[in-house]
Amino acid sequence: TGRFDPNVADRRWQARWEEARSFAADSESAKPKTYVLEMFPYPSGRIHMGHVRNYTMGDVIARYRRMQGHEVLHPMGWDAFGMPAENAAMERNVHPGEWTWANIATMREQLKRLGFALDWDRELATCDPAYYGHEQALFLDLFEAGLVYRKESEVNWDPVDMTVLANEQVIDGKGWRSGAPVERRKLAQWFLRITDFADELLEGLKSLDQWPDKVRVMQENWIGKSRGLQFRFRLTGSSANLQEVDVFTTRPDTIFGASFVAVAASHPIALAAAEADADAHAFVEECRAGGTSAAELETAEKKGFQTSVEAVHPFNPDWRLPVYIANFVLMDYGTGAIFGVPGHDQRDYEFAKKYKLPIRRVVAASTDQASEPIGAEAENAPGVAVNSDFLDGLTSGQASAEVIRRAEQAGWGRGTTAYRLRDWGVSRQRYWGTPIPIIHCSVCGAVPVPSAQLPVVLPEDVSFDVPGNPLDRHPTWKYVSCPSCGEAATRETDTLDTFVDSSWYFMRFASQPKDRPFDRTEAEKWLPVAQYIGGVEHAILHLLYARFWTRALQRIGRLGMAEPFKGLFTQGMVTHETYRAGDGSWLSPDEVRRDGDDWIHIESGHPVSLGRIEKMSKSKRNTVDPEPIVAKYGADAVRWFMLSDSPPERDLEWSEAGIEGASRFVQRVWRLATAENGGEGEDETLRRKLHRTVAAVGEAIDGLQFNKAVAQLYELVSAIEKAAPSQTRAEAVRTLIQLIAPMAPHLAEEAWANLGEAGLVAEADWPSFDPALLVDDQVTLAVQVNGKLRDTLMAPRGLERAAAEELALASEKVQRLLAGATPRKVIVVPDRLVNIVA
Ligand code: ANZ
Ligand code: ZN
Repeated sequence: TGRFDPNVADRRWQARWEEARSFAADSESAKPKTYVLEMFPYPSGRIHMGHVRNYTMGDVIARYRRMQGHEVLHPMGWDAFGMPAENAAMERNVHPGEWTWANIATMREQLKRLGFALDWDRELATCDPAYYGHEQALFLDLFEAGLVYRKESEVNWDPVDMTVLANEQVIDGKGWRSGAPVERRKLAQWFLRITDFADELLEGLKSLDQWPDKVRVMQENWIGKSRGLQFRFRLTGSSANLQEVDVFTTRPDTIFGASFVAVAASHPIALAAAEADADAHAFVEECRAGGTSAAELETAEKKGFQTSVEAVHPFNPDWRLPVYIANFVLMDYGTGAIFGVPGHDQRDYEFAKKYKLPIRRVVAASTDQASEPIGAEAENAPGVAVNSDFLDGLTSGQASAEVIRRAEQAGWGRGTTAYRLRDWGVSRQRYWGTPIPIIHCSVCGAVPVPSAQLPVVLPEDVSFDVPGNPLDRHPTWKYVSCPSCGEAATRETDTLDTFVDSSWYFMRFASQPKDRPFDRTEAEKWLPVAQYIGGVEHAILHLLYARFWTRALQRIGRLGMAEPFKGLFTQGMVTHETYRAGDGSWLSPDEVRRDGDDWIHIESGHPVSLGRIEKMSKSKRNTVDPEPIVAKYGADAVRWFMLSDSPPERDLEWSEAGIEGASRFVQRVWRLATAENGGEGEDETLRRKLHRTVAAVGEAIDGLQFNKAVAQLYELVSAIEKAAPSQTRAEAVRTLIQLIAPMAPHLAEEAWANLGEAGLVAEADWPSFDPALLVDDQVTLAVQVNGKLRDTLMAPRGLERAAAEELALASEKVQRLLAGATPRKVIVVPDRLVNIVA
């Protein structure tokens, strides 16, 4: 007894769980199986508060399901390949592997210190050949199945560092290290055929009813299915081999509002123009410079170059449209060419303003608004067609259908579907990734590495003193003989995008044979993941790629399911106040102290201005390192605070006051657990409260509303504290310990032992409740005199009419109103109302 000392208790119980192998998942178990997974961390150095919040939530579910009698798989591993390790190598002259494995060791200890119920036997790191070798095997399976191919594609090229840059290394069109304007270059790269699955991936979203709607919408938009019309414009004034241009539109109904046709800078028409004309050539070059990301293209100023060619309007041979090369038309969407309707598309509107092209209205809210001019912005909403010949008066939908019908009949176009989704480019010109297991032979072409030669292991002896890919310049690694003809050949030196590593790690967690990526039967015992938890920043790419990988493996018969994650939850961020010194520099929370309403820089004594509450980040210096906090308050207080203050999908503001409150609560529970609770007799009120809490906490955890569960537990603790010792109170304390076990597991174990219970509470049953005790036994009776509400009274449920009448008449307020008179009539609605007619 005395105070609960987390520094002793935390270690004690962590050791006991490990000894008892409490969290080892047994795939042979007959219990129902539940797979709980949090997105595995990138081993960047240390655990941060975001990790703590994420893993605490998953841990509550895992422990709760285990107590409910499920066999739970709750694994942990490391998303260990990627750029930061190479950056560290360049900056600090350490090998990326050394840096990564050291970080893993630190972070593993930090996670263990928090007491998460993890099956450490299944730990994996994606940078381990024992992991990525299987990834290479899977890649080759997809290659065999025709789902992998190689093609030329544009990359960001840093002309000073002579290296390929990832999109996030291009800042305002410049290389992040060199500061040189980035160029686009063509390189042969590897792709996965995710577009083959575009429709499936879209349709599959409908079945994911345990996913947040916003994530489903984001994925839907990313896949971006558009129905429309693809059709040909005849060209005039062009060379013999370029007599037509194909365009794609989702708004065929606006065809009479066309003011121009525009093609992408790498469209054949643009290339032909560039060959013939120096100015066109310069413009095409200008479009090439700059980053390749869609966001960059979207925000850039709309610019064009008018070619000498004209397009003939499909419904009027006398109507000619100028043909431009435009920087906002993408080569790899639709056909790489469009017709522009400035009145009803904002990009076209800006373009028309700049080049003084007509802006016509062809859609209006109603036909009588046909002559309203278009204002300061394009109107993209549908309506009815106006100023559009035979389409006039039709709704936008009808008009589109009519144009498609006529185009198909006349043979110059057809209704089609376009997807925004592109095939997944997985080539990275980097060292710290999974080597792509292909050998290039001048005779045989691209030859898969034979499976007996897997894994293709990264060479250790590499240097980062010069830019570029160390695999490329390694003296021996890439020189091999062709597996098929035996001639001298070279290895592929590209490595796989790290999103490939995270597209199947949950399968490997479920089953880890040495000789294969996973065993299908074994994996299917656990998959799909019942509850997946992570940040919303992975809502699109990671989840889409993992869904694709699952479907691809299903297609080639490796796995019998289409969707990997049944339930998905995206948690909010951990935020903190920000602090700024007089010179505008950011100060960290431990450099400042509070002085009444002011903040002071501890070292200089100067005043500090309080900034906004923002996501913890290195740039704003408002991070709080979990490790010293855990050392000071213990794991349970930190876990409890992570769950208590905000709904889990919202941001949580870290505060000293909050963690201290959580720590006080831990001691309060400990005092209860060590108090004299037992005594004579029962306590009906406390019993009802207890059963209601058991029901409500279970319901809250089921619904991932951890803050509600916490609020219920606060209430129960207060109720127990107020109750006199009794048999019920002793029972209530015991049940309380079970209920807090998923959230504050060390405290719960210590208390459980203190109560004299045998075994671990982590392995105890989840408490049950009696539904009969949930029903409220008291009702509120409304008492009216002559139809007016005069009083409300508490009464036992099911009170007889006569007794209700008697109770109402006894009310002081009623007696005052009646002033001794006998009521003429009394109307009783049982359990609801008594109306006295005077
Ligand atoms: C004429 C039109 C009129 C259009 C109008 C829109 C509004 P979503 O819905 O995203 O699929 N477009 C087609 N291919 C393009 C490309 N390669 N690069 C840039 N823009 C392209 O967008 C389809 C619309 O985007 C198409 O419909 C086309 O412009 C443009 F009032 O055609 B629309
Ligand atoms: Zn060969």
